[in-house]
Amino acid sequence: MKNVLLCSLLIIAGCAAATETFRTENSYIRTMPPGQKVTAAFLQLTNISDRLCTITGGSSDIASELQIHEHQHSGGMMRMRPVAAVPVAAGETVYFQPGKLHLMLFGVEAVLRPGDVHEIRLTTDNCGVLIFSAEVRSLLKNTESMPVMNHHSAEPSAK
Ligand SMILES: [Cu+2]
Repeated sequence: MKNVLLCSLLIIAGCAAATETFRTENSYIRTMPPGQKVTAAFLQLTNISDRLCTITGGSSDIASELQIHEHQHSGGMMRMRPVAAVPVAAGETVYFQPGKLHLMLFGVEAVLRPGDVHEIRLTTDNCGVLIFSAEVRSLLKNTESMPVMNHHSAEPSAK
């Protein structure tokens, strides 16, 4: 009970600080292919305060872990690597987007349905906690209408 109350107070304090500090736009979580427990979240984040705010991590109720990642080309390969901190200067907009900087959600047990909304929290060094809502969106197009091939029936009999 004591912990619940403390958390609530922290969230209210973080919320109040964040509304004066950040503006978020176009925030969404990507749907996962069946069987996967890892997905990514994206948003535009603008620092509307007059000071530097550095994002140091985050969390979400739907994931056991949240990491900040960026994509990197190395030796012709596209790799992702964790980013420890994202500095956002006063007035600057940072884009978390596919193929670039993004939020990675690990250990997602819930089924993510397009249109569902989930809360994500980003912690900062000295600008409070940013809490925003992200809508689940499918990035796949027309996959539901693709014909399902039955390869087995098309194979010649081995006998
Ligand atoms: Cu990633």
